[in-house]
Amino acid sequence: MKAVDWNNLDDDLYKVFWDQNVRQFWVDEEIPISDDKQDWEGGLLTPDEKDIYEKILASLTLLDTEQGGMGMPSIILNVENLHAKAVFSFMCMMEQMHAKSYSTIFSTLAKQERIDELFEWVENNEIIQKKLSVIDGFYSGIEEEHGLYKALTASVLLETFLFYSGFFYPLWFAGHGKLIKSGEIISLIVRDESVHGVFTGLMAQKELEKIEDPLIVEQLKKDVIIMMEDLYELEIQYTKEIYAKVDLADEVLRYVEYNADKALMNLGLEPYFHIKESEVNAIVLNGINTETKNHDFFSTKGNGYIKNTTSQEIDDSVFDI
Ligand code: MN3
Ligand code: MN3
Repeated sequence: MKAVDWNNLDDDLYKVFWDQNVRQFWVDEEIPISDDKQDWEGGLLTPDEKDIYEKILASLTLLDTEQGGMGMPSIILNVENLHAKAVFSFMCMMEQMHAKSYSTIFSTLAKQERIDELFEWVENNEIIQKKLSVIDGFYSGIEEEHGLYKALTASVLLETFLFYSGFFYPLWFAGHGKLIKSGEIISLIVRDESVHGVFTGLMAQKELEKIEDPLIVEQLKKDVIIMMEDLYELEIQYTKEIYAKVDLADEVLRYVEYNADKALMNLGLEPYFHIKESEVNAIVLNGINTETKNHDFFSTKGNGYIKNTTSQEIDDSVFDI
């Protein structure tokens, strides 16, 4: 067995992505979520809006649970390059941070009884579970022929495409100046996923380069499109079900299509939907691109995030057990 030697890299990109992941490390508890409690309890959201917001957080929790507990670990074990394993391991830990951060938002906004209800809802929602089982199938088949390529593409589709039907809503509210701290957490997750998607996409392309038969390469590329189309069908059902009461489904789907194109480009493939940035809801993009935040690929942390220097502001709600 070889030991991982960071003084001897066969590609600089591993060090670049390691450094970038480390630079943007963050902890959910360092964002003062309790600031959002006033918006939540002050009638800024209708009961329907709250219901959707909570269900979206529960759905996102499930996706990050899969990514942190199954997706990344199986990729770490099956990818050969030792530096790639290291980068994926760091990313894996952040998936658990993402999954946990939704609980941090939940614990601020909702009572335990409601939280239990939401976790039960997500466990029994057919569309979400189907979406998960499609992705999980590629992860559990990782040891089959070309299984690693397929698992890497499934990971990119999950992170650069499927998450966005959920990310839309918190970003939409943050863009409207509501629940800004929760929006900040989602923005940090979006920034992580954008780096993860690029790295995992590059690893997928490296896998494809190893295959000599051009017919197999073409078939694998076609399979990615089929996988994307299948998942998109589920995404349409999910989005229409979730967003029915607030009339945002079309806007959400545009955003999802825009990100599907990005996922395909991460994999070195042609865009499918050809959605331009100007066609995406400007408020949602604004939810990401506020002046206090910079979410370019090689940005530093968003300015809204202050490591180790802020603690949760204390008011009566903190002691409301
Ligand atoms: Mn994640
Ligand atoms: Mn990720």
